[in-house]
Amino acid sequence: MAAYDPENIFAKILRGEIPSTRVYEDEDTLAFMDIMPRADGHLLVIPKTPCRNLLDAAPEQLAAVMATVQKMSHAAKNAFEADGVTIQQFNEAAGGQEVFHLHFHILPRHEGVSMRPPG
Ligand code: D5M
Repeated sequence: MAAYDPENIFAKILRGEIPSTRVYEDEDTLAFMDIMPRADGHLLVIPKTPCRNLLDAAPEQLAAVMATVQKMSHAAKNAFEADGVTIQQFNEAAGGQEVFHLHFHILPRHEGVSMRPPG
């Protein structure tokens, strides 16, 4: 697996070098809105420490990120009055990953409404 690249977009967001719409932050994790939402309220959760993807994650990073994923799933479901929540996560280019800093997608879902294509 390739090494972690500190110039990836989410590392730049963490350093405040490019803007993002931050919705939650704690010592270990950050949640912000996805710029290509596939559902209303589509947000991303990332660890603050370097991690390429799930295959590269330490158990402590995963524990912190998943705690925030659960917290944000409740918050997004309530805020968007959703019926459910889809979690997505991609690893390496072959697995659909485009940004190489571990992230989980949180997508509030409504009965009978399909996810939109990216963009
Ligand atoms: O796809 C990466 C995801 O990250 C995709 O849903 C778009 C989103 N993205 C890309 N750049 C940004 C910025 N600058 N802010 C917020 N969201 C962003 P994946 O296939 O999961 O690696």
